[in-house]
Amino acid sequence: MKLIVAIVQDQDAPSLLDDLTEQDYRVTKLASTGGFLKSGNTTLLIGVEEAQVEEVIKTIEENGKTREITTSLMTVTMPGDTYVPYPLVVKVGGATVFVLDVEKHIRI
Ligand code: 2BA
Repeated sequence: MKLIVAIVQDQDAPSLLDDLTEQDYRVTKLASTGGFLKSGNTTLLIGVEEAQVEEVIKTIEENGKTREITTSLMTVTMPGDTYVPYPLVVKVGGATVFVLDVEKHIRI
């Protein structure tokens, strides 16, 4: 068995969840925060058989869009200075996916 950990953009999560559950996959949705942008994203945990991994990745690809996000980072040069926001354009990928081996899976 494999555990797919998929970090997706919040906007893509509802349609991806619909597609995965329609295909009978069991999914856990976690609210997460990206370390760089410090803004919300969605992490999905999907436990599947090895033969299903590619189908799940295809479904994630179909629902994930790369977007350019304009954000503002705060900067300060000296202690006591006021924070100055400056615009930053960042390309956020459709999804970041990790596929992990599962040693044991138990449903009680
Ligand atoms: P964030 O950490 O908020 O990153 C958002 C986007 O900012 C990233 O998009 C990337 O384009 C850019 N970025 C991230 N770190 C950067 C840095 N040190 N310097 C310059 N630009 C940087 P993605 O790569 O598509 O990542 C989207 C989200 O997926 C990330 O949100 C993070 O929550 C997660 N993620 C990506 N790679 C990861 C990894 N290796 N481990 C854990 N989580 C990861």
